[in-house]
Amino acid sequence: MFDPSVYAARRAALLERIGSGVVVLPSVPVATRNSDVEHAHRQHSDIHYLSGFDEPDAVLVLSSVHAEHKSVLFVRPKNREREIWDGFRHGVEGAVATFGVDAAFPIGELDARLPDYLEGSARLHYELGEHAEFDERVLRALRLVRARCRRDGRTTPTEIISTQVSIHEMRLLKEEAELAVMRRANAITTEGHLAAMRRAAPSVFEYEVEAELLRAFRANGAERPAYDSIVGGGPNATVLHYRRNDRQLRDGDLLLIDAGCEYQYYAADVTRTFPVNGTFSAPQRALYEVVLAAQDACIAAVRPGATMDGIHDVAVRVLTAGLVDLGLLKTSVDAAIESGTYREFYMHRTSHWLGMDVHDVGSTFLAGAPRPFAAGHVLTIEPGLYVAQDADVDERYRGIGIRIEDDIAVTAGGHENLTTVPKSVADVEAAVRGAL
Ligand SMILES: [Mn+2]
Repeated sequence: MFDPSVYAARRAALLERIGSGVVVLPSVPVATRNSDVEHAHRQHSDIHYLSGFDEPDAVLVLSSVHAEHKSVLFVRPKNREREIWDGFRHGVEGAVATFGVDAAFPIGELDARLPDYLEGSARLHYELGEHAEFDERVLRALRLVRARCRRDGRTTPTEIISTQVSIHEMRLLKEEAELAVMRRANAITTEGHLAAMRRAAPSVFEYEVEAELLRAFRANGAERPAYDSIVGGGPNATVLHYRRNDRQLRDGDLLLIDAGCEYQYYAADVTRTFPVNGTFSAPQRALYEVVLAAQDACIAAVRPGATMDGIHDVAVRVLTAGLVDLGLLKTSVDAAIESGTYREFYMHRTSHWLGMDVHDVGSTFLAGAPRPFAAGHVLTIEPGLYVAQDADVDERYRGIGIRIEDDIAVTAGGHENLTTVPKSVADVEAAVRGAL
């Protein structure tokens, strides 16, 4: 976590932004995986962004109108027996001492105390619909406080506002300290991709390559992968969300790896595609050079004022021109773009925001128009080409899937590429041979 003063400053900025309001942020409920095994807990990004607190069963309440308690954490109380089994808890005192909130209470007191924090606020900032059971508790508290305020005349919330317009607008703009963590997440991710490239070879299984990624992430202090790693060889590279990672690689395969670590709650999201035997075949190389040219052109276009839609148009134009050149599309470039036939080979978008969530928060449109980039935005650039095994094209291209993805920060002067994994044909081939 950052220094507690970082979270205090964010909370103050949020309360300033929302005027008369109360913010209620519940943690993600602990989910059963199977039998008595639970899914690993990972704090809700909004709570972590505003407190650094990472224990489950927590609720963060922020109020701009409460006289003393501008920030309150409801937490699991200290419990000697539970801590012997499940490990340390900060408890009520620790939540105040370590995370710098004004007050903390046991999570069991939430229902009794929440109405007090709703009272006096004109607006409730809460993400309805994310978590049905908790929605019910919030609405119950709201009914209670409305009944109470009919008698004493105090203000009650008359609007419930999505956190998208407050917290998520703040999270979209990365601070310098956040960018430093994202650079580190990318540096660790580079170690993983390089190890994976060295390990890949004909007859190796996809999961053996995946193990190299995970080893590099954990060995360098990353908490976990930011999302399930995609390690798809041969035709599996054309499956956009392939996750089985259990096929044996063959001589002549390309291997597509989409994997990034989460480091101190920030995600990296990087894709590379390379020949497992260390040398691209002519058709693989031809398609790879098209995707790389598209990615280079997109990255070059990132600067304040550019938009995701504009970047996507650049990708579509370069990819379609390449497909026409290579004979996979048999019309003019303009006709293929106009009619959308390029989508047979490029069916996804080029970018998403990146941050604490891999598909990070922040709207991509403002008042219906594509949102212009500003310094502090971070996005992915990930063009690709995917030729189905039964595509009606020269058979040498069938079953080839290629994507190249980097993480790009928008700066005042243009952009900074946070990703450092090799991607030129020569560098990728050298890395697979262990020569880089
Ligand atoms: Mn991505």
